[in-house]
Amino acid sequence: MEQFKNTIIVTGGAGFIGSHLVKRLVKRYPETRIVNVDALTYAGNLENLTEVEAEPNYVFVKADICDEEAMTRLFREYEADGVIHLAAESHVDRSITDPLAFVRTNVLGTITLLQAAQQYWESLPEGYEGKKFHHVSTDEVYGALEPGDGLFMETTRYNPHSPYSSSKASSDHFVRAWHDTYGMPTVVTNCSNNYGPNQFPEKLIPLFINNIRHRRPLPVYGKGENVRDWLFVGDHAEALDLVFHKGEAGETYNIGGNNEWRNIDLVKALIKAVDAELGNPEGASLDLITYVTDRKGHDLRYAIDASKIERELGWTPATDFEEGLRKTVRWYLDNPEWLEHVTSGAYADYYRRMYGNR
Ligand code: NAD
Ligand code: TDX
Repeated sequence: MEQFKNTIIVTGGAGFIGSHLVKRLVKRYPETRIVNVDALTYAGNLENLTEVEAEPNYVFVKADICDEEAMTRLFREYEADGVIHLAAESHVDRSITDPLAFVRTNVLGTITLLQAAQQYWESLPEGYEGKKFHHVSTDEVYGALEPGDGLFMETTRYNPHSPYSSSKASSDHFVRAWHDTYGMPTVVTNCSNNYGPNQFPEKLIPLFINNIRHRRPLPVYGKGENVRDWLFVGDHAEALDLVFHKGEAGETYNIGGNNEWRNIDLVKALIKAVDAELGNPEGASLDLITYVTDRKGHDLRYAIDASKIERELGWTPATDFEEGLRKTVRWYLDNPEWLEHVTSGAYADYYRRMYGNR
């Protein structure tokens, strides 16, 4: 068996952000074993990881983070030194129709993982020395901002509104409780909206690219005035790598793109980019914009102050938005079989329920 210097468990590594992170870690740290633990729900897809699956330092384990026995076994079997925890139910609309699934994975799953890490690390002679539990969370835990309200800071009071953000807020509190109560070296990162290749086409950007391609309506919620901050997924993976390796135990780091867009303006920019890549005349797909009933409890604005991670760890987002969007559009247009695979089966049923035959 190969000898590795250390082992990092990444949960949710077959999902959107997790797969970008796993690919980065496997390539960058050949002496570290990267164990990808994923239940392969509708959102998990091993096709995202083909470029690293043959690497000697990559291991995939299909397991549910709510499975106590499996999690306990996992830490012992792989002698894990660190965890980067991304496994979650991640889509706000789904949390509105099926909140319990979010409590199960996001809250109970996180606690199950914390307990398994605690049990294993406390059984070692060195205890928590050299160990790290990194919990990946969202800016949505801070609630919503008005247009002139400033930015979310690490010290902003938690005020979640959706079942999704409430479940993530709860899990953040539990992670901090494990630091404060048991002395586990934990870090929490709260990030804004990610975009890029491999994102499941239920989220705004990939859903709309796919719909433009097929000349389907683009369902803009409400008046399209909600504001989100967008970060390229590769930049997020870089920030996670940095925080996991250099972040201070007990600390929280906000991660953002300094890149706020009103949804309707973003949709127009996306239409421009897709039309250009498809060789359509500019504005050809603007007629697809369709205003639909607003999301229940739709938060007006999210915006991140990421100055702490810049000041303390030297990270800033590197990808220019126009370039990131162009790359993303190109990737979806070049990978129709990926879209075909992920939109079949369980997702197809959900998609039909939510969107009919659009
Ligand atoms: P995703 O939905 O694309 O992937 C989630 C992954 O977790 C999937 O591979 C799925 O199979 C796995 N998973 C789900 N339930 C599981 C369980 N019970 N046991 C094991 N694996 C399970 O999500 P994403 O967009 O990549 O988000 C990853 C993390 O980042 C989440 O924790 C999310 O809350 C957070 N986050 C996402 C964004 C964003 O814009 N996408 C922004 C900020 C924070
Ligand atoms: O069809 C749509 N029409 C629409 O107007 C969809 C899917 C979305 N929207 C709006 C809702 C939001 O204001 O676009 C915005 C972005 O929506 P999503 O892509 O669903 O993302 P959001 O709800 O902002 O949450 C995302 O970012 C934070 C991720 O899904 C979360 O996991 C992350 O924590």
